[in-house]
Amino acid sequence: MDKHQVARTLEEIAVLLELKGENPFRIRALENAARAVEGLTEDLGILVSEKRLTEVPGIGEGIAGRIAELWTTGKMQFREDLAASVPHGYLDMIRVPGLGAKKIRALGDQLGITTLARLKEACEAGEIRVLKGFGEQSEKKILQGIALVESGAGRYLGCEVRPMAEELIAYLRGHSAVKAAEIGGSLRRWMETVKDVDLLVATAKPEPVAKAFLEILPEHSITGSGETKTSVRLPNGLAIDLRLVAPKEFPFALHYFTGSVAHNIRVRGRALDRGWSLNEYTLTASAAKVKKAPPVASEADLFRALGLAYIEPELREDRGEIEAAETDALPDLITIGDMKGILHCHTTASDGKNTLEEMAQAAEAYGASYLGISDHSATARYANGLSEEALAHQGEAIDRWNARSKTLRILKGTEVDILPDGTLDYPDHVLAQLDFVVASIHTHFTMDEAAMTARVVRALQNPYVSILAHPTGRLLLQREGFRIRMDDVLRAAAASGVVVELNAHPRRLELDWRELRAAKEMGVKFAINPDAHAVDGYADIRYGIGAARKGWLTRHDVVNTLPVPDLLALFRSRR
Ligand code: DGT
Ligand code: CA
Ligand code: ZN
Repeated sequence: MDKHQVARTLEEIAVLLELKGENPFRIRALENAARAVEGLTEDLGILVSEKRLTEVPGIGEGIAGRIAELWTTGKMQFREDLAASVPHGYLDMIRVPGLGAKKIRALGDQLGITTLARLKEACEAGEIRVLKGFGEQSEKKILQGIALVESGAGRYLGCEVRPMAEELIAYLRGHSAVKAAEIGGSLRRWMETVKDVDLLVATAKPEPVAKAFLEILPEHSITGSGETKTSVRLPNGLAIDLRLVAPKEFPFALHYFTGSVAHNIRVRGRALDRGWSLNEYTLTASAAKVKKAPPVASEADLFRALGLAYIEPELREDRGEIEAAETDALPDLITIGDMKGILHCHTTASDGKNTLEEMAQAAEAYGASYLGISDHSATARYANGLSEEALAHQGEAIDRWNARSKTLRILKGTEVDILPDGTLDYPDHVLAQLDFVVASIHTHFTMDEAAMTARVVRALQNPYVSILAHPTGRLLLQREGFRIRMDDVLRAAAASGVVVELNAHPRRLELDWRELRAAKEMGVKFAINPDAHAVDGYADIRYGIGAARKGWLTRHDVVNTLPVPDLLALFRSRR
């Protein structure tokens, strides 16, 4: 249990109450409590054990008790009762973009629609346009939303499962009968979403290891158990497969269960070409007269045996990595240690949870040499955007910090809204005062493709724009990006020297890794930015690095690997 899980449970309760049509104040209180827990700087476990939860602003007596119950028992009776009292399908329906609790209740109460499947039928049959507040257009929109939910059904964001998977691996490595333990599957390849968690262990004694694994797991049901595999399912539906193999089989199993399937097929083909057969346990000569396969004690040995340089897991998607490994032409992938500075962060001046001072101290502790602050611009009412005066005021506070600190330089910036016509939300003379300008779209998502493309391309012509942030506005498993001709945007960015963001927030992770390589070949440079709204947002940078590595980026492709004078010179060169 960690604070993120607690916050998610509180959010879920708020949704359930909304679905029941409960008092909005109660719902608001839970949402506030969820935010307070998420933004905690003190350890939640300590607050619970010292009974000091109510000292946290936003957490009242009642909610504190429920959090303590959840923390200590792993369960919250109130949540269970509540979940049992609303139709189960409502929780699926609420995941459809644009379908709020009020509409769901109308559908349920007036048409008896309480499942996603039934909702789909009803939309297809044109049955729901009769309801007040719904029309033909909403039927279409709901159907699109259902398609999105279905395509992501049963998948999890990397950030929802990685911390737990890493904890399990650390625990398994500590077991005396375990020789090696690794995460496998899509999670090891740093996919942005995963279907399940694949874990691999090398051991000569699978039984006690499997037993120890089951003991450490939180609440779960066992869905399979055998000599080499133990499978479980957690209450949130997530499946974990633990595979236990003999130490000499481990490199083969690790490679095989890392995948991807497409990569595996290519690698196995190379073994076949040599007269060998490769599976998840071994590499052997398939006939007596064939030359014997060399011994393999690691994945690197396996690749070498097949005439390939070592291929990092992130690249194993059959997108050219085999060909590159053949000629030793694989990229020298960026690592988190290459990052020198953090750009695109928010403070309490707009919609962040920590003050400028707190964000700066945490960035210093993180080891960054610079921190680019970019709060939202004036018209961004959705995020408490800064007036010109407030921005100037923040600039003075930054000057004071920079006069004091020798280790961390704060850069003055803004995340300026790109208005519908492609102009920016601050006049140029305001932007000219700043070290860098992040431009992005937060409104009018539904423009047609041509208009949206023109809007962004126009913004890129402004000489003060340094970085185009989250270029499609997608939210993984939640919202598709807006329609835009990305090729045109990337070409314009390359031509005008605007850096394109790889937003490291694990819900965004865009520009999508699948498009990075082509963009880099067009001459685009990237910034890997956490878009941090609190001090713990810096930890998201690793997800951005994972996506960057999947997109074949090296440190030369990423501008926040530069020291501050070079970075500022790059931004100034556009002006
Ligand atoms: P996921 O779980 O959908 O996020 O993606 P993966 O890649 O983790 O897929 P998963 O869990 O079904 O299987 C793990 C790995 O096992 C997969 O990446 C490659 C290997 N594997 C699974 N099925 C096959 C198969 O039919 N052929 C080959 N060659 N490999 C397979
Ligand atoms: Ca998997
Ligand atoms: Zn932002």
